[in-house]
Amino acid sequence: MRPQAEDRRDYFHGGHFLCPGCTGGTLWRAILQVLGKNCIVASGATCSNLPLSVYPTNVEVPAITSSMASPAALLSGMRTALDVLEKKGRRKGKEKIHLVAIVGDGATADIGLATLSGAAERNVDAIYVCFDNEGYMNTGVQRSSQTPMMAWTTTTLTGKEQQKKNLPAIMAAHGVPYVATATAGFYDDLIHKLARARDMGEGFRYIHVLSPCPPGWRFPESKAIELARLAVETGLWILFEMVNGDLRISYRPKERKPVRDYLRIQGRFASLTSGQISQMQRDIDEKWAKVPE
Ligand SMILES: Cc1ncc(C[n+]2csc(CCOP(=O)(O)OP(=O)(O)O)c2C)c(N)n1
Ligand code: SF4
Ligand SMILES: [Mg+2]
Repeated sequence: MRPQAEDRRDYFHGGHFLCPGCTGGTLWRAILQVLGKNCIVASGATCSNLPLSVYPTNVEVPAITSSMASPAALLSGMRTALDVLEKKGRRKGKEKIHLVAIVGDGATADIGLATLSGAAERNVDAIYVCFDNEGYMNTGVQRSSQTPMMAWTTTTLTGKEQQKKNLPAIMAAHGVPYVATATAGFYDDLIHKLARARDMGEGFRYIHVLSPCPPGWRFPESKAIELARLAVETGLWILFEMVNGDLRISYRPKERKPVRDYLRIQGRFASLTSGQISQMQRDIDEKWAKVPE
């Protein structure tokens, strides 16, 4: 059975300013479904902040928006403040307050990497969710370090030349208790990982969620979940979790679909040559040859 908020209420509401077909709404709903009302959200200048940007907001929990570089610092400050209130006996209620950040890939992997690394190194008691739509989307689709190689953006008109930075691996190298990858296309797996992060106890927990973006990736808005699934079924996006250093692959496609199936739906890969597609397929095959059984 899916873990739920204790009173089974939905703390995320529609009527938000995310684009039609955006997987951000699915992610917000999943997070609040699992953490319930005893949480405070930290966000930054990213699309994932849109449900907070107009009053009344679309969420029924306290939430704070920071500058792009600072959501992880916000988590650190809030946890310290809560600890002080607790020590002074000024906190009412005994239930744990979960702190969670929902932050875009550019803010996470590029502009806010220093504060993220600092919070992870101090093992701050909080959950950090990266909403990875593979680019600076709300400012008009510029490249980020999470944009995949060969993808079109408005700043990589002939395709990005660099690799996608492996942020989950960087977070794992911090030695934090929990690192996982997820996507809205595998909703039960996403819920499981959020619940695992919630129930693990103290420490810094990081979940990196691949999040298809219709205008940024140039695909019809009805295809977002299909693409999120294809990213996994082609083997491009590997679902795993690492609990206290132990790696578990959480989904192994029985037979990987060709990466072409994933690419052809997206306008950002429209100018790839068959040679480039074959290269991408070889890269995926090589990556899977190294995945532990
Ligand atoms: C230090 C800083 N640089 C640039 C900006 C302008 N800016 C605001 S949002 C944004 C894009 C954010 O990208 P990402 O974090 O991936 O979130 P997305 O919009 O894709 O969800 C940028 C560049 C800013 N707010 N702060
Ligand atoms: S630009 Fe992309 S990520 Fe941002 S709200 Fe629209 S669909 Fe979602
Ligand atoms: Mg982004």
